[in-house]
Amino acid sequence: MRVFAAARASGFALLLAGSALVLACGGGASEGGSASGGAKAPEGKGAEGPVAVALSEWAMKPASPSVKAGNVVFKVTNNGTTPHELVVVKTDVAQDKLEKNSSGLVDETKYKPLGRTKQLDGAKSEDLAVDVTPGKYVLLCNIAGHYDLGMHTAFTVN
Ligand SMILES: [Cu+2]
Repeated sequence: MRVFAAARASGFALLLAGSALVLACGGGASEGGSASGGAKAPEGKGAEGPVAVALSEWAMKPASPSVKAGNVVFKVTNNGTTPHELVVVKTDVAQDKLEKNSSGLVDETKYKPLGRTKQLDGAKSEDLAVDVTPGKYVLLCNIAGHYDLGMHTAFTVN
């Protein structure tokens, strides 16, 4: 693991520098945001069961691409080494075509999150319960730069 990380360290350096900048200026806002995204007790009623979601550099990988409508628990684990989050938005827009704001983040005033985890450090997990209705969704990480690096995927609720 250490050797692996060291081998890729040069490649990560720029990305890490970018993340650090964002954390430095955006930290207050994201702390405040966690109040509304807070810990809901997972219930799981009406859904098929939990959906595991693996976060990493730079991918967003749900164990299933779809789920039945209801209260869904996303069991989110950061398998990477830098902080990541899961943001759940309902939209018909293609997963890689979401509009961004002037800060380069996916515009959450256009795509209102139905739920989000806190920013999870590497090897951390969080269970996120979200009430979902049928339609098209995008799962993404909205830490600056991560969406562009590939941390998004389509998700369907039937
Ligand atoms: Cu991320």
